Amino acid sequence: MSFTLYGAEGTGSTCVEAVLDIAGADYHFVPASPFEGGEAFERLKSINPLLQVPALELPNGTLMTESAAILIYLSEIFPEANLAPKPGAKGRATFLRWLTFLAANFYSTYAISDKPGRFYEDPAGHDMLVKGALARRRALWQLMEAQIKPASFIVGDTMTVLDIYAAMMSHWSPGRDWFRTNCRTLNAIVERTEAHPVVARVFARNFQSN
Ligand SMILES: N[C@@H](CCC(=O)N[C@@H](CS)C(=O)NCC(=O)O)C(=O)O
Repeated sequence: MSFTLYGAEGTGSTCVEAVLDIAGADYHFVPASPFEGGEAFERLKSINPLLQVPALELPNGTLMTESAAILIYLSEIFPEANLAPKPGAKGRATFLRWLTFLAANFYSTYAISDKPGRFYEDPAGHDMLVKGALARRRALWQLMEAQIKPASFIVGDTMTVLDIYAAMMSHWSPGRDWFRTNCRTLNAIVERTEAHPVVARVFARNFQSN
């Protein structure tokens, strides 16, 4: 019995892939890009009507979407991987706060820039929407940068799925150069996270150009 991960290179499936690998889970990866059309797109349509990745089919056939929920779930069913503070443990509230912050505030801006036509039909307005989403992302990273307490990782001294999530997002727009310059504390955490051998291997596969 294994997991099936639907995803595409460099997208939100990257963090799920990393966590499944760290946990030593049995899974197979199905290419299902929301951007390329063709067979992969049709496959995704039949799995997730929202046409987004990541989507994860559990061994019992249950489908999970929503990256933050998937990460929390995997950290729960693979406790030996030690990828999240346990419920009630020190750091759990902060862990949940920033994981949800990134999903709800940061990730959601890509719903605008990935396909602006969903929000405003006239292509003449799309540049403005994309620029607005980018400005919002910069502001959100800087808010988080100002709020987190300096430590080895976002929550204390142990790497969690949250660090992997943030590291993945740091590769997306506004991009790594901007991130390195403007979010020094977070950047140090991201670099520490990417030094993990499994994260390094999965990221090298997903982020070849940046
Ligand atoms: N809320 C979703 C967002 C997923 C998402 O936006 N994924 C992007 C790829 S990184 C996507 O599928 N974009 C295509 C689209 O939104 O149609 C999650 O957290 O998993």
